[in-house]
Amino acid sequence: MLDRRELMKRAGVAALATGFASTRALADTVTLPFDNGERPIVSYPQKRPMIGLTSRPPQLETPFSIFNDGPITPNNAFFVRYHLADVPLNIDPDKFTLAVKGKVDKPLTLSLKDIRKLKATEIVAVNQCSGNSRGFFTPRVAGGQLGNGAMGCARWHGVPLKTVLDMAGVQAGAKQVAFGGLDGPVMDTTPDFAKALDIDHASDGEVMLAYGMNGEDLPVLNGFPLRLIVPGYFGTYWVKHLNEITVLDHEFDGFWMKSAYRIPDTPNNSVEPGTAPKATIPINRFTVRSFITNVTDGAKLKAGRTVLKGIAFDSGKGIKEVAVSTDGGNTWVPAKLAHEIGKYSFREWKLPVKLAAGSYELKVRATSNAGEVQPAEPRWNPAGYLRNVVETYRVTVA
Ligand SMILES: Nc1nc2c(c(=O)[nH]1)N[C@H]1C(S)=C(S)[C@@H](COP(=O)(O)O)O[C@H]1N2
Ligand SMILES: [Mo]
Repeated sequence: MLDRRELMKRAGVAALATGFASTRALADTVTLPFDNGERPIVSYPQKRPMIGLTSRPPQLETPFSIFNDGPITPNNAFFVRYHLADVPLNIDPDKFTLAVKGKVDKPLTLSLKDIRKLKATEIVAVNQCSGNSRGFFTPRVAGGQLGNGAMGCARWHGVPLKTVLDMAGVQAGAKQVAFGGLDGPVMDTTPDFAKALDIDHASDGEVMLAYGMNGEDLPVLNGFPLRLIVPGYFGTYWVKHLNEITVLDHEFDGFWMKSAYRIPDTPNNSVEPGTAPKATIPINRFTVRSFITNVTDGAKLKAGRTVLKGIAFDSGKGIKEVAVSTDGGNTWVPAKLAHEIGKYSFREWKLPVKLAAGSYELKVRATSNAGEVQPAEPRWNPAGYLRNVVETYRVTVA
């Protein structure tokens, strides 16, 4: 017998699937501040109006002003990234299973109910696409021309990956763990999306199988009913609709590890603009970043006192300092950091400044507890990853 809650849930999922068929562009557009930056504002089920990058598969950016509302990005504003057009919109949570296999003593097939019975944990962590801010690269690079909205911070709820690996019993000699999701390519020639982590990383107790996000089920487009959370690491590892975990005794050699999502194996993982690196490694941890969230580039401000406000984050060492310059980077004043809600989270900051009439270049620069500082000049790599130059906001005050 289905109880009322189950029936409601199924009706909801069915309505969602119907909703996707009628997804549409709203009349509005926005223009991101680089060439060919005009984007439609689009409407999707479970999402407020978002900046559309592609529609097959759906790729949605968060309108930047959302980041001024607080350190947690609401589910209905959280960005969406997919590689393959066959997005699973109609998953029945009662039939969904997660397989744990490969070099394990006891292969598992877990239902969502089984997973929900395991001891749960929570972590607040930023998810950011490797190509966030790619549209700002000069020289321009191929790939999704994203503004700064392919990032978000949420409270994830689920079970440590370690719990499930321990239940299955990882065998001696295990090297990596590979992760596959339910979405697939429309054509057989396209490689399926799968990622891998080293066994030590996968069993660190922090990497997590999440079914909850900010107190609700995961939105369909953010990986319902289960996704991987890899705190401090770029979103490419955060496999959505996760249904397959395979323990390997060798290095995973799938396309999305071996050929895609690679960064130069050089200091700062950058190369001379326009050149190709000799050797590459898989992309891994976030670079340190900060933004002003209550002033946009090109804004007009009133003369007098203004409280500048923003966010900063890094790969999990935590933010040591955020400094602000109102004179184009000549002098810097430390901002006041808000209470830290987690070392992988957005950290809010604010700073009152007094500005007389004139033109200003406002800049914000974060330093992590590991001593990593944002560079004054942009670093470059051919895939347009890791952008973390000090952000500049040109404003006029009158
Ligand atoms: N199944 C699946 N998981 C995936 C992807 C994908 O294409 N398919 N893209 C990855 C990438 S590159 C990013 S940046 C994040 C984005 O997570 P979000 O869509 O929830 O914001 O999902 C990751 N997980
Ligand atoms: Mo990504």
